[in-house]
Amino acid sequence: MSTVLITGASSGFGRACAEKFAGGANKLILAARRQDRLEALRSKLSVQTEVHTMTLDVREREAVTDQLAALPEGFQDVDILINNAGLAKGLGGADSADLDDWEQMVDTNVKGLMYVTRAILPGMVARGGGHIVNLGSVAANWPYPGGNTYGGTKAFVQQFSRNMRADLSGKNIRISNVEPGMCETEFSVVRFNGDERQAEQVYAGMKPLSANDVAEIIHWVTALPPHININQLEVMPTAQSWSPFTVHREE
Ligand code: NDP
Ligand code: 8X3
Repeated sequence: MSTVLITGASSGFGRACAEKFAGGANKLILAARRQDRLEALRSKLSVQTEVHTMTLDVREREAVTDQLAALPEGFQDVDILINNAGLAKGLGGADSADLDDWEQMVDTNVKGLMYVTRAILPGMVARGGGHIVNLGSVAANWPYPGGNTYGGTKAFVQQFSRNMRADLSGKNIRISNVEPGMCETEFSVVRFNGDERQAEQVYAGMKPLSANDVAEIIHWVTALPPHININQLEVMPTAQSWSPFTVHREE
């Protein structure tokens, strides 16, 4: 039986992963800030498997370190870490975006992911195995107006994932970076500060990925035989692709 730690398990990909991994031989540690949601999920999934929930803000370095060092008996040996907690805030241009939004994205997507990784990885190395799946994004690879800091945080996730592979050579630790495109979760509602109409417009008239699609992919990445490491997996809905370059022309 594997122990799977999922950050950001209260919604979207994290929640869908909890449901997917509960179906296999996995114990779950579910972390997020909204404990009420985690409790509801625990009630649902505990008929299938053992579930431990933790109220955790990944931006709080000390809390992350302390809480992950004090996991209860039976949940201490994390085999699979799904570093999923993250968000985009705003879509403003680099000259007008809110600096607080930028800071929240860096604190969550970059620093939070670092803190959780650093708390869990030494145990994996000591036990001689483990798998970390990081949630990157197409925004790491392709620029778009307003993607500025969000894309920058996911570019960090991409290179951090690769560099960790280099550090961990020979230690039997797998590191994968899954990079989805448009997926309808609470992501856009959060990005637009709770404006559900604006969020709906992002997916109007097209079929986005679902959280379950992404959970299937994450599960597949972890279920491959142990000698196979998916380094990077970019996935978009079929309806999403690229635009031509924008060329500014003088009148
Ligand atoms: P959701 O908004 O549905 O879920 C985000 C999750 O992250 C929530 O469970 C939220 O929990 C958690 N979270 C946010 N901030 C913190 C924090 N400070 N501490 C702990 N948990 C936190 O979005 P998605 O499921 O879509 O996003 C999951 C990941 O996937 C993110 O990293 C996102 O950047 C990435 N992604 C999303 C794509 C999309 O189109 N949806 C595409 C590509 C990547 P709570 O608020 O309870 O703390
Ligand atoms: C989320 C996908 O295209 O909104 O990471 O940046 S996108």
